[in-house]
Amino acid sequence: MKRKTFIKNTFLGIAASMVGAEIVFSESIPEHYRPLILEEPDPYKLFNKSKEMTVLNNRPWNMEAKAHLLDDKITPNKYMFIRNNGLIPKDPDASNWKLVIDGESVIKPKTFTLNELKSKFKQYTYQLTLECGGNGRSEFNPPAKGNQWTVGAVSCAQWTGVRLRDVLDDVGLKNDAVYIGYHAADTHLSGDTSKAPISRGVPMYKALQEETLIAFKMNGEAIPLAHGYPLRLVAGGWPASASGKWINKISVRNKVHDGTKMKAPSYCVPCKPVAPGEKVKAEDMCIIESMPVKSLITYPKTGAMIQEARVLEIRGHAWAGELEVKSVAYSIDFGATWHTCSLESPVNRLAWQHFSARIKFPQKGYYEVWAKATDSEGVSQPMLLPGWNPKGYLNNACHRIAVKVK
Ligand SMILES: Nc1nc2c(c(=O)[nH]1)N[C@H]1C(S)=C(S)[C@@H](COP(=O)(O)O)O[C@H]1N2
Ligand SMILES: [Mo]
Repeated sequence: MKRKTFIKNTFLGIAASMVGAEIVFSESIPEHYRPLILEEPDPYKLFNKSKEMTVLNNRPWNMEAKAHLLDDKITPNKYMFIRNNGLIPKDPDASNWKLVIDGESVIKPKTFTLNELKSKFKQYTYQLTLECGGNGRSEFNPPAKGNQWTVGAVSCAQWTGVRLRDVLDDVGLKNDAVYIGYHAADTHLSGDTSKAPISRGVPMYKALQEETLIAFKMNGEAIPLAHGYPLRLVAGGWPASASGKWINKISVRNKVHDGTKMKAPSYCVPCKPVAPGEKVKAEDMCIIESMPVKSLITYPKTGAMIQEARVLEIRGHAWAGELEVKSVAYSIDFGATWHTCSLESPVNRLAWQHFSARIKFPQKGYYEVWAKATDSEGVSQPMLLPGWNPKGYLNNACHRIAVKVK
């Protein structure tokens, strides 16, 4: 077969399987014409995202924000990163949605419809920080495979739902419960429905926290499809992979949940520090729990210009996993000296905190503004990269922006 004909036939084959029908008049399709069905959907339109967001992958869809887009105190959908491991469920039907609670450690499994969850249990709203464990991965060397997140795989939206604790109380637990694991409606990239793209969870103490929600609203509206419509688990302060989207089942386990991506090296780091590039055995890896202290300068945008003698007001957010942020400092001399920023308390536990500072620069020239947060246990962000790990997780290095004084 001629190469041209071969390519055309391959395209037609793919197109036909996508429309699920014969393409009538296919013999009239011009040589280099790409049937519309093969056009990629516009992810910005598809997910209502700002055009300034960066697409890192289209299969599965992964998208991140830039630092200055995260300036809002409550992250709006248009600036919220998307991290998918598989394919988003098609048209999930909220009116027929069910959540099963089962597992070795429930007394008797129980099924709730979405409406039962909403009417039977008290609803709570919290702002919760969700950061992908791989946020900042792009800086590690040797590089780690996976989405090359820079700084934008973090959000702090407002989530409304019922407490997982109240639902588990209603079902009734045995006293050997150790962990919960979520199961969801997204599909594996291979199309194999017997495989889950991801099925992670949290230990009981995290599952039973007041802020751990089974959520059906984000920022006061139905959760956007890409973020888990119609039902998602939200466990703020932990790697966001623990916050299952499109959940239809939660299993209460009598052992550490063993779903997809629970095993090392997924979402695990070496239990003890290793040299960059070192091979680490699975048994020497530990599951990531609370995320480390971190901050982000969201105003101004890096590359800002300011007139000499003017004051530059910077602002941003800081968060520290399960802990509160105690202080944030900034440096304009590459970390040699630090100055205190003003810092707000979180609106609720596990929400990011806002900081700001007014900076005067001593003379014209190029500067970098660095921000460094310290958590309530006195642990600060590293100025440069933290410990290398095989999958490039937990990069909480100080965020830096460039500023020119003219
Ligand atoms: N069902 C399901 N839940 C999931 C994922 C997924 O691929 N499928 N990705 C996880 C990961 S790795 C992250 S970082 C967050 C991302 O949440 P977001 O896309 O709403 O920002 O969802 C988590 N929950
Ligand atoms: Mo993630």
